[in-house]
Amino acid sequence: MAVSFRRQDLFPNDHPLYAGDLGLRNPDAQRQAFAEADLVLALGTRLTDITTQGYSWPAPGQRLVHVCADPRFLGWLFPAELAIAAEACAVLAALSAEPAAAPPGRDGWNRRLRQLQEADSRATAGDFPDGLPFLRVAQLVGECAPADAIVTLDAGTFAAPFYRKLARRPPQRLLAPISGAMGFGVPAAVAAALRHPERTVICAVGDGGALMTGGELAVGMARRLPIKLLLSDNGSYASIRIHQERQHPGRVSGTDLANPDLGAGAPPSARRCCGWRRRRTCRRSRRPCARRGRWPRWCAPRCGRCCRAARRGRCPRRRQRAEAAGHAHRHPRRLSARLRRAALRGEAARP
Ligand SMILES: Cc1ncc(C[n+]2csc(CCOP(=O)(O)OP(=O)(O)O)c2C)c(N)n1
Ligand SMILES: [Mg+2]
Repeated sequence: MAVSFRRQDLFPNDHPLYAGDLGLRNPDAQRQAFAEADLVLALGTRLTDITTQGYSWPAPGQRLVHVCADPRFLGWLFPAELAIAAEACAVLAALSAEPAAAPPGRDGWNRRLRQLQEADSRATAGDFPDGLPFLRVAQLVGECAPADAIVTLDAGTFAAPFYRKLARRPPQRLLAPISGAMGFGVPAAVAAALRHPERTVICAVGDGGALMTGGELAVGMARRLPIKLLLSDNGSYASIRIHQERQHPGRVSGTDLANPDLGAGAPPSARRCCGWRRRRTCRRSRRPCARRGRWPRWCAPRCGRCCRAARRGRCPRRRQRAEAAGHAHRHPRRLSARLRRAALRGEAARP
């Protein structure tokens, strides 16, 4: 079972049959293993460029059964042996009633696909003299996120570790731009927080994407939405700059950003009470980072009324949210200190 581009939340990532995603820069060995499928059952996907690895998969000779609710996409780019205009869930429900029959050797192939996925998702963050690798931030999110968290992402280099390096388990949701467009992460977080006030919404965005969506940030603040915003302030459109440095060394152009103090966006009253609370988490500038070696504090908005209770770990709002998510309530400051110590020791902390 492989998921299409940026749809990692559709299938439990720790399931033995989870084989990873069809995304950008899949390892060659994994692409080779996918190419060995004798039948591809494409469920609910339009089979577009990235999912089909640049229109190279399913390859000629591979049998294709294509299920898509919108019949316009059946036979659109890939001729299917069987094309079904139906909801993927309905087809899965019908298929589950059929007796299972797997040819000999299928288990070995499944295990190989699983090992390839596990190897690809393993990652150790390197040390950088000028800031914090965003992979560490993504790993902390993976450890701390509640079981029903909604993670929204914008487009940019900072988001890469959130896709393949983090395991997702439904009902956790990932909302990410399938089209690749910037300016998605913050509006998606605002919409998710309005739609699901009982769930934790975590948004990761680059400085470029954040500057594009100041209006939506203001809406989030006006509605006092408890979004946890992780902003990678690297002073650059780094995704583009990387290509410039690689293809045209010494000719970087138009990718530096002269940012305002992005953390200062919230008024002081909002920092003390409901609204955005500011924590500097990451900086990859060419200047030495003043806060080098410091780790992010896991923070959440509080309301003025329960600030004192929250300091003592007894915030009624927080307790209510934690209980709704099926978690024991824990005081965020103590949790963050423990995670930070564990991370500095290079250990994975228990969530
Ligand atoms: C609307 C839009 N404009 C331009 C692009 C091309 N683009 C992709 S990533 C990127 C830079 C993103 O910068 P930032 O948000 O700061 O993230 P970083 O890459 O620095 O981590 C650009 C310009 C795009 N995907 N969408
Ligand atoms: Mg940037």
